[in-house]
Amino acid sequence: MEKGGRNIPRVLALFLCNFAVIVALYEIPAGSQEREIVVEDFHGYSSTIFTRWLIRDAGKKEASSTYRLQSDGGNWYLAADSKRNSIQIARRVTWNLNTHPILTWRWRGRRLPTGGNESAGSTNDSAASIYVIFQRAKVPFLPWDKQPINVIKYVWSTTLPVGRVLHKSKEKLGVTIYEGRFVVLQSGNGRLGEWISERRNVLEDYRRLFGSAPPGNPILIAILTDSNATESAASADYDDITITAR
Ligand SMILES: [Ca+2]
Ligand SMILES: [Ca+2]
Repeated sequence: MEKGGRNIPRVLALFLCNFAVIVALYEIPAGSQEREIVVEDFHGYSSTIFTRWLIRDAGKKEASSTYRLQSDGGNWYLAADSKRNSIQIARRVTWNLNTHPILTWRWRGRRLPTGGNESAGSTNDSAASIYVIFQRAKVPFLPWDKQPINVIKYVWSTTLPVGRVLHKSKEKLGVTIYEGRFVVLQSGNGRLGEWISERRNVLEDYRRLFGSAPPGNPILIAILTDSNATESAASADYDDITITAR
C-alpha cells in the first residue's frame, strides 16, 4: 500500500505529455444497430486533423508536417511522411467489440523505413501501423489516457514476414504499463503504391494474442508511420477506418 502510494506521483510523471491534446470521445452507442460504422474517412475537416486526433510525444507543428490530409478525385485521406521521427496519433473512440468485432481500413505503403525490423528496438520502424488500444487496469488518480494498456498493433513491415507476431511489454516501477502484440499484415515493397484493404476480427485477434477476453472495449485507435530508429524515412497513406458487425 505504501509502495503504491509512493509510486503514484512518479507513475503520473512518467505518463505526462503522452497526449498533448485531449479531444472528445467518439463513442458508438453500445446498442448501435448500424452494421457498418465509419470511424474515420478523413472528410469533414477544415484543415488539420488534430481537432479529432491526439498527438503523442510531439508538437503540433511536427505532427502536422508528418500527417496531412490529401485528396484524390474528391476523396480525402491521411498521408503520412515520416523523416527520422516517430509520432503516434490517436483517435479516442470506443464501441461494443462484442457486437462489432470487425475493424477494416485501407492503407497504401509508399516508402519503407530502411532495414525496418520491429523485433529489435534499434530497427523498430514501420511504414504503416494501425493500433487498437485497450485499458488493462485502473490505477487510481491516473486519467484515462495514462492508464496501463494492452495494444494490438497491425504493421506493414519492411523485413518481417506476413503473419509474424511479436510480443512487447514495458514495465516501469514494477507496473507493466504496456503489453503489446504486433501482427505483420504486409511486408516488403511488393505492394507499395497500391491501396490495400485490411479486415481484422479484433475480438478474435485479442483472444488469440493475449489468451483471454479483452478487459473491456477499445479506448483508442492509433496510427504510426515511423523512421526514427533506422534514421531513415517512411511514407504511407490511410483511409476508411470502419467498424463492422460480425
Ligand atoms: Ca476518405
Ligand atoms: Ca520507431
